[in-house]
Amino acid sequence: TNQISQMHDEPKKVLVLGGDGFCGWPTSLHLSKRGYEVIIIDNLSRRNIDNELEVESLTPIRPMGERIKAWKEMTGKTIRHLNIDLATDYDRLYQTICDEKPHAMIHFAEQRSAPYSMKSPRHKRYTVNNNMNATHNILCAIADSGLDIHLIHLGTMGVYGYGTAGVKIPEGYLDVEVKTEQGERVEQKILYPTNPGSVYHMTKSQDQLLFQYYNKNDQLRITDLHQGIVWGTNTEETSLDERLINRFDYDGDYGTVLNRFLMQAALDYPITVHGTGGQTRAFIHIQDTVRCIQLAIEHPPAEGDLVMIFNQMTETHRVEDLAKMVKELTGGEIAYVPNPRKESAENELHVKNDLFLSKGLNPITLNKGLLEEVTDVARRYANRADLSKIPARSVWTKEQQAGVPVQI
Ligand code: USQ
Repeated sequence: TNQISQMHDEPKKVLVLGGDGFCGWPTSLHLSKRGYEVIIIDNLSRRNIDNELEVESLTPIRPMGERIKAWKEMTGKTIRHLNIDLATDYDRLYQTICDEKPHAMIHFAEQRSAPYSMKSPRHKRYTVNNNMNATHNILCAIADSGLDIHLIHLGTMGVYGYGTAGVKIPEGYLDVEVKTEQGERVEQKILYPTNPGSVYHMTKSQDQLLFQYYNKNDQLRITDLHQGIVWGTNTEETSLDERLINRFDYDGDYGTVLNRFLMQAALDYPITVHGTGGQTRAFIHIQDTVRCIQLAIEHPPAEGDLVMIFNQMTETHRVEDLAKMVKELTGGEIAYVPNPRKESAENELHVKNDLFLSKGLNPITLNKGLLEEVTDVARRYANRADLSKIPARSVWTKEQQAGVPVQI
């Protein structure tokens, strides 16, 4: 049934869409190291957004050509890069799939910041156009090629919403009992109802329907990874040489909560807790992200299976508890700032992650040594930080724009 493995001998070929980004780059190296032939497709949009926002990764990431050259020097392995805009250049995407006949495609190629997606109508529309068209073009091209390619998508825990009414969030599907017209009770398996909290998270919710449709209509094999907030910077491979270093975002739009706190502490900048810090979120270390992707490639859904959904997270924490942990570690100060987002003051979050554990993931959890490692990265490149870029300025509503805080 697998035409692909019959068409070409090992090594297995993977296209990493969005392979220049924070998760895509370390994944590309991890897979290349393990013998996969890696082709990165990336239009360098993340670097262009850095230009737009006039901010840079705290770590000095190198241009794509230099990254790939350094990887070749260090390991002898070749990674190719194609600059294709997946949202607009369907023909090149389709042709590349037909020419390369990859075994799997990993889709990281979406605008991933919630605050960026809420900055203005232009940013909302860009996020929707970019993310929805990229996902649809990829699905359409795989179906059109007739090749049996396993698509792995980087989704988000944010599709579930963060208030779960005491339910332990299942992996993608909810078993519900409904009454028929005759009053008979029947069981159904439905996608967990989505409840996104930003335009960005909404695009990932929409992605789920596109996957469900192409899986049903064209029997595409699809794995959707509902990932939590990633922390950490480097993996085994990005640590091999400074030219391979991963990006580290700390600004108010792209910096994610734990990495921001660690960086702020390292720079003696007050730790920016939004509101009361009562939000609970799911977390995963970047090293586990790349391991999970490898596990997902190695365990494709069988032909005819539904879209396979994994919760790609290893632990949950309250934002305020993280701030206190970082404060204790570094002696930093906490600053409670008005929440720029529209989110509830507090939430409970319980999440199932049995699938990855059953496939052999041995999770890395928050520990002092690792937290310190990140603080060290921040201290090392502290002179590159622009402190004026730290506050989160993107707000969710017109009221907030006018300076009135919202509470839900
Ligand atoms: N927060 C603070 N202080 C800060 C920054 C954030 O208190 O300085 C709070 C936010 O208000 C929010 C929580 O921390 O309640 C998480 O914010 P975040 O920016 O770390 O994460 P989020 O916007 O949810 O997005 C990130 C990634 C996104 C991914 C998502 C996974 O940017 O691509 O999908 O994490 S998840 O959060 O599980 O949906």
